[in-house]
Amino acid sequence: TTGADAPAASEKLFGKPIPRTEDARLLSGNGRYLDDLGHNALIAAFVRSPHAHARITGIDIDAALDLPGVHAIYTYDDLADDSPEMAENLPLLIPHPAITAPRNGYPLAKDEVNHVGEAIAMVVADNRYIAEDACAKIDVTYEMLPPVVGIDVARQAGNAVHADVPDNVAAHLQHGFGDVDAELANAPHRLTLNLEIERSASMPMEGKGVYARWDTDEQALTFWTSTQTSTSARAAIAARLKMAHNKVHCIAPDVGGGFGVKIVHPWPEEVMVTWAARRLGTAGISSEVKWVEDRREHFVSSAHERGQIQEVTVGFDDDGTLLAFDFTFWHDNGAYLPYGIIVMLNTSTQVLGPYKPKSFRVDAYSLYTNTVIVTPYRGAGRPQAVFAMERAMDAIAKYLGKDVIEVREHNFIRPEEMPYDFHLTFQDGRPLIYDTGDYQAGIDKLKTLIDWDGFADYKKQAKAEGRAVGIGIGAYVEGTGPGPYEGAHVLVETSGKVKAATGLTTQGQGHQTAFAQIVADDLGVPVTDVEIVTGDTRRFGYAVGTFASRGAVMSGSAFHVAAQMVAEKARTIAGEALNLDPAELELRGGHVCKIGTLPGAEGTSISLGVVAVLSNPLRYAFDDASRQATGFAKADADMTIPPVREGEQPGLEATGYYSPPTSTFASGVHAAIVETDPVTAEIHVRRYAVIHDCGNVINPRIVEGQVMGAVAQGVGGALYERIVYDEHGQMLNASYMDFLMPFVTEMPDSLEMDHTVTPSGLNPLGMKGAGEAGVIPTSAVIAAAIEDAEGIPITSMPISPSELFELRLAHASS
Ligand code: MCN
Repeated sequence: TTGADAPAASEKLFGKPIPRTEDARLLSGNGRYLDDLGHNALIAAFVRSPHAHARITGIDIDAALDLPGVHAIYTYDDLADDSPEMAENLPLLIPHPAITAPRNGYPLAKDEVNHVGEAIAMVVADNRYIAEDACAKIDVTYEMLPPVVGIDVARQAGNAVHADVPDNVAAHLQHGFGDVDAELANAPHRLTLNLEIERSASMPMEGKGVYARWDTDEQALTFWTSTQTSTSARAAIAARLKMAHNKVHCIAPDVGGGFGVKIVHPWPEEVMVTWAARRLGTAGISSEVKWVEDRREHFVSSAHERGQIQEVTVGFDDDGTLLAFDFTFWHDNGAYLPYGIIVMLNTSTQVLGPYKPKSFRVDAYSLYTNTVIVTPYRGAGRPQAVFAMERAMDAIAKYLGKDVIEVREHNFIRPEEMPYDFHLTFQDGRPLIYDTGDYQAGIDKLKTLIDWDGFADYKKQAKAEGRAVGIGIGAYVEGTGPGPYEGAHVLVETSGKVKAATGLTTQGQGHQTAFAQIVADDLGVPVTDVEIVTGDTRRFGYAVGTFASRGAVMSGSAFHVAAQMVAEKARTIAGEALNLDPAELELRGGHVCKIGTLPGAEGTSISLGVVAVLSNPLRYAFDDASRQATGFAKADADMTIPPVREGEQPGLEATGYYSPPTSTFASGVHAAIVETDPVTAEIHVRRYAVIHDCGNVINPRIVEGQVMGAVAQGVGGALYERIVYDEHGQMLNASYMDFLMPFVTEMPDSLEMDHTVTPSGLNPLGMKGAGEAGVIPTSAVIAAAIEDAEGIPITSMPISPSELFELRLAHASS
């Protein structure tokens, strides 16, 4: 940190918007991403199915094997010949009682393919060119089966993705409270909405990739993978390769974005590349194999999300009080179910947002289709949920002729009702209880931020100028920071510098800075003296992973716990050395010093580096450099090795864990002003405003960057990005020529942001998650604004200019 942003040594760093310390390295091209590693490795490429649904009747690899530079070609038969573990299908990672028919593929297809892009064979060659040429020479013959594409087709009787799964239902979930049927029957008003959010994908800048190295001497495997979950990837590979955990290391190097698509583990490619490295290494051919996904592969063989058809029936009274919220939806989970039904669970458990209807019922189906699998994509089921609830709120307001904000406020859970217990089970299996939140405060701030009350005049004026503008609003509550646990290790070196590690991984969230802020505060050192390691099982082996906006809450808290333990130990050792009561000491300016005295003052202060020396008898005795640097004379005088203090372990270090009782609930409310072109139907977001509450904030600059980035993804999801399949299961837009990723030119003309702060009581620093927030209500908000501008109901997102044009035509003729 430099210049005006650099905090003074004694200032608390928690809450300060310091610049991200990792950015200089990443922005100057010094990041080490997957493809920066393993330059001597053999390269893998995959033969992938061109058909959405087919039986494999033969695979001829002879011509490909003859190509010079090809070292190996593997198909399912090689896995089956190897071991029962390798022949198994991929695991279901998160079981749930609602899953009625879990079906998963194999690392390489066994006898059937269920989506275009499914891996059938792997070639290992000297380079990618040869590997791809060999793939082209492999002749796979197929017997075609009817493809099931899209939720509507999956719901029709007689269509089957997996012959033994009735009605393509992978999971069916029902929950709720109150008597929905009675409330609906008695409600003064009822409305039904049919809504859809189309399939999309997260598209991180860096695709997937894995590089594995076999060590024949150690009989050990190290693999680097562009993952969000390195400890679980290690466990999955160890199980499949029948190896002990201590012989398998997994490292997530710099990862160029994940957004959920890199959660699932093991990927087929992770299994194949690690297995091939061991096999080829043992045979003395090469101990290193690498595969880097290309963009087309990312489209057709990684993971998607969002696709959901939803039906909402609401019952309400004259004031807009929600008496019943009856919600049925169908989720498209693709060909297999490796990750479980988190997306469906998120929609089901977070659809209520900040509201408290008198009765509530969810009836949710997760359906197989012959398309790419689904894993949570930033927001993960919540954008769909918010679309359902907020579109309903707007419909109620319109029906009653009331203000859209008034109807929402009328149904809010109030701060004095917190903690609010829905008596439902959350997606993490714990009770669904909102810990804290002040939704009214959020909406009050938002009204000021976007000048809600001045909009009517602005709209009138715009109309006079021949322009159509509209305003929309949307609120959400998001369960963040789920358990079960996360841990951290904090070590003070004799140099006084701090090395700290946690097991979760980083994909660009700024963990190096934010976690260092917490540790630096606890140990009274500059943030630049704290090195944070993430995602390396050699440094920290127990972890759950990075998803569900849990990094700050989980690892942030674990770092705090571990650093507090280190601070306590430092006070004890320093107290002994200074002959002072540890209770009189604090950690400040790189020293342990008497409260109220200057760090470095003689007799009342001792540097953290010296305390680290004193904590380690061996280093104290033998490390001349440390002794001289510290000037601590005691060892020189008697030349004896002091004993380890009774009941204490040597070293100024500690491992701490944090395990929360339940998730903590962040919230927010967004508004957008859009303008639609009367001729071309182009849609421009003129202003976008965000009020965000993630409890106490470690680093506001990081949080604002996170929210802004997520809003950008939300705008993409609302107006541009979608995955389009034809009825044969062929993806029609599997490239950036056709999948419309927005540029900065498509972003709102202005994006304003402010915060409310309702600290969580569930973790020691009062934090809630922030990483997904911005994307959650965006589709609902922009749909509402378009509806307001056009006076046409918007029920499906994303929406393109041509779709809006069609809607105008249909509306005009109706
Ligand atoms: N933070 C903070 N104060 C808080 C909460 C968070 O300062 N009260 C900071 C954290 O320290 C962290 C960042 O904000 O630096 C995000 O924290 P958190 O909300 O805990 O989210 P995670 O660290 O668990 O990151 C995961 C989250 C998710 S689920 C997706 S998807 C996502 C996201 O983060 N993927 C991302 N943001 C991403 N950002 C980038 N650049 N790349 C991705 O793949």
